Amino acid sequence: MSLYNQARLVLYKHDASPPANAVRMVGAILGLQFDYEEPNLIKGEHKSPEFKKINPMSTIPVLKDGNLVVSESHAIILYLLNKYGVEHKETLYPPDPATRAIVDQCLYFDAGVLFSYMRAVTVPTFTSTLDGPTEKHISDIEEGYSVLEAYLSQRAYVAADRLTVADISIGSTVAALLGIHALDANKFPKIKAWFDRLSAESYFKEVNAPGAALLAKSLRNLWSSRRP
Ligand SMILES: N[C@@H](CCC(=O)N[C@@H](CS)C(=O)NCC(=O)O)C(=O)O
Repeated sequence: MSLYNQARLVLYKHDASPPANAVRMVGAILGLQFDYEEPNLIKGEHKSPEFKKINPMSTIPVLKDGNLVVSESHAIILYLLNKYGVEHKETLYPPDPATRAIVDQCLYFDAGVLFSYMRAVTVPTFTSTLDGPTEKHISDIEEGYSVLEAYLSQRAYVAADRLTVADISIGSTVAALLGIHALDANKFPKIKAWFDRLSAESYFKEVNAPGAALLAKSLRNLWSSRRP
């Protein structure tokens, strides 16, 4: 679709937000332009009555496309593919029911499991006094890496033999997790190889890597400021 046919897309995001960066990466692949809104999460602007009218869950990303307001990055990504995907939809979200089931499985794994391991560290760091990941945080992240290693032992990408939206969503979460707990490449060689391949993609370099670096730096600064 040409840019002239595209309605104004407004994305509420933060550069250090993995799910917002997953949406931006899919936008980059589809050639979409977003106008950005950046609620200040540290000041709690996303908890304001105004923001709650947009997203009662008080999370970013949120997409506005005309009268549609949609939150939850995985839903936003699938909407963008459905509406603007044209030639990319078949590869990024394969229509064959069996492959799509595995893509969906991975998207739910990202939303329900992997991201919660990241959030368990980031929320108490930014809103409370956490001074680094606890043993429980680390063992949960290792568990997440183990699941991913098992998926990647069956195929080249997380859900199929080629890149799908599941790699983009999980890749953005893994990039953030790596800033919390580094990956042991001897223990998880498939994740290392897959992440290196993803990191070579232009959208990953331009959107995701700077965002993940910003998140890692913000976390480290807060942790070290709280330690004796
Ligand atoms: N599963 C959601 C997660 C969204 C989410 O929790 N975003 C974080 C930023 S990375 C957020 O808005 N946090 C603010 C808060 O929870 O108070 C998605 O994929 O969109």
